[in-house]
Amino acid sequence: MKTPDNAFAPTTVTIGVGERVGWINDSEWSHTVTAYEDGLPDEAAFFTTGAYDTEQAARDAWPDGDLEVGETYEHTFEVAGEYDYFCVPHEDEMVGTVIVKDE
Ligand SMILES: [Cu+2]
Repeated sequence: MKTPDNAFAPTTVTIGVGERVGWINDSEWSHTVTAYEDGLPDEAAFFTTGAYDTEQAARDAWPDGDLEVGETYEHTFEVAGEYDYFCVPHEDEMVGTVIVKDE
């Protein structure tokens, strides 16, 4: 199924600790996958396309750090909890959540 151009699909995914999520950009535009630093479980690592250390760095660097059309980004989630993330240039439309269950 073709996803809408400015959306994460599905918006919410649920996985287990130590599992990996992959995002593929099958739209016609560049996007980022960038964690909200205040939307991470305690002890969880920050993550973003472009491999910046902070949310602000990812915001400041854009359009560097983009996930280009056809590219894939993967992140492994080692800490249980809820992770909120967004796309830097489309934050109004593109937000998502990864729920990591410890069982
Ligand atoms: Cu986007």
